[in-house]
Amino acid sequence: MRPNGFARDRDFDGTVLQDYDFGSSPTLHVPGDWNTQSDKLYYYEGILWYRRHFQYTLESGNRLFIRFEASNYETVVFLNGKLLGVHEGGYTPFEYEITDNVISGDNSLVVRVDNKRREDGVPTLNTDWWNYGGITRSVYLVQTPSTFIRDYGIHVNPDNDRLVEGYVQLDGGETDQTVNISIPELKINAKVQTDSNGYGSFSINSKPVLWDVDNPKLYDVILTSKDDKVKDQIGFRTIKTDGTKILLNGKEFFLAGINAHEETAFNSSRANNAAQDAILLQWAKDMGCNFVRLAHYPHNEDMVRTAEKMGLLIWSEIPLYWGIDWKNEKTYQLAEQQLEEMISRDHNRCNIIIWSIANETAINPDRTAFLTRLAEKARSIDNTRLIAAAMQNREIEPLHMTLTDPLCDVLDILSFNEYIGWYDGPKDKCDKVKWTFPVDKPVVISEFGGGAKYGNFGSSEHYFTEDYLDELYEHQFQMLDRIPALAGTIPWVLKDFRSPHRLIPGIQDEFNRKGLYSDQGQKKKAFYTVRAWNLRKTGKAE
Ligand code: GCB
Repeated sequence: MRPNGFARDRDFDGTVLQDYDFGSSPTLHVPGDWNTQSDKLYYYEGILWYRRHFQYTLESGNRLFIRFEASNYETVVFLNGKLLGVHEGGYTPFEYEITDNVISGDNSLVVRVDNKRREDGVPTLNTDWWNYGGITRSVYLVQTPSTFIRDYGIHVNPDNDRLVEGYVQLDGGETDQTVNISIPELKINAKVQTDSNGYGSFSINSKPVLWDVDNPKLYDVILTSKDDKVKDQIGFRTIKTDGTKILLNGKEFFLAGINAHEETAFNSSRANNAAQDAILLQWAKDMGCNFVRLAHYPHNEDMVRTAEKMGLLIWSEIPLYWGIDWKNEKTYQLAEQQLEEMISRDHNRCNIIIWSIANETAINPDRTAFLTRLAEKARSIDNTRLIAAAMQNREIEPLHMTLTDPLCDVLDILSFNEYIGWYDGPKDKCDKVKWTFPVDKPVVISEFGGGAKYGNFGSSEHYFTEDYLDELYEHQFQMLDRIPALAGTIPWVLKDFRSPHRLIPGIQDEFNRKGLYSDQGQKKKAFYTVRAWNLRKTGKAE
């Protein structure tokens, strides 16, 4: 950094030579992407500096943290002139302790955000979504006692839903404590003794009503340590596979899914709050879905929590997308860091049933070693969920489709993106192909579909018409009905979304038009075909 650079945090008063003035510079709303807040920033990829003054008085003996829910892509944080740290990755939370840096009175926070894409990044240079830059999610201060409850996990045992188990983790000097765990509705009131690392675990016999999509039951949970108290709402469920079946709470379950980007309805900016999220999730429910794949990166926490209350299951994914730098250990570490941040934030959300480690990555030994290592890491942190990736199908001989990916042996489900009738032949190719699979695991189509501009009717032989898209889905569903191992379908995608790759004037206008809703929320004809399929597959057909 230049000695009189932005990190010095100056206003220009005429007496010291410098080339910026924080005091009179334009402002941006936080949380929010910068692209949709200013025409000048719409295509911008690079560095922006933020500054924010705040008044604070820290209660003596307490600790203070600053938490960023997400900022895309690299974030450098300074408080009162001191560097707090650098975070890489645009979709997961991070925090710094500022107990010793905060001043009683006026504080100045300076943040440098750079959304330039990087070859060794996660994601890397090429993505089919808008690279929204900036502090896209909330930033806040968290004051805690000197020893506080940093983390806890509460769930039912994956093999026995009559056993509520978990752990608590304290942070601070007084590690040896008795922590009380209370779930009043279940009459659970247990004491957990923490060890010299502040860790304690528990296992309690109980009979919780299990969370499911028709009855998304959540229980109030209260954890109380000597000086701290945390409240949450937690649901209980089991998820497993048995051969080609997915079992939710021990019963065979069909995932009637939809893919969604974290992009707002109507004005297509980064979504970052419960009200915006709820519109998207309700659109999914209106289409008969019980499951949402949050593509292609962890969405804001409210997205997951709102879905949990609405009875929607979730697939949550890290942005390992397309051509990652597989040989690079730094890139591996970055992927693992984002995986850990994703799981650490959401491991108590029972509606998340799948952690996905990648999307559409071309098969080669370096990539398979990288992803196998990552899958093992995910399992070692969390044994209460399925591990998946969106793979790709192969045509091994004309009209014979299968999976040849060695990851089929590593992952819990056979999930893959297939675009027969769009990138792969005409729509009636669906009628002719046969499918076989290398192992007996549940088959989940993690993407399929095509593009249509809302209101563009014409010939069903013409791409981007609503007629073509609707017939494409009809052919797809007839084909998918012939796959006995089919355990879920996730059409691509809920709504039209911004993408720099989609350039046909008058049709795409920088939007990927594969939405079943337009970006303005209008239902395309294919919406009704997808809805009918979902209702049939979930036994809810009218
Ligand atoms: C895919 C990608 C997704 C794209 C989609 C498309 O396979 O996973 O990110 O947006 O295809 O529309 O081409």
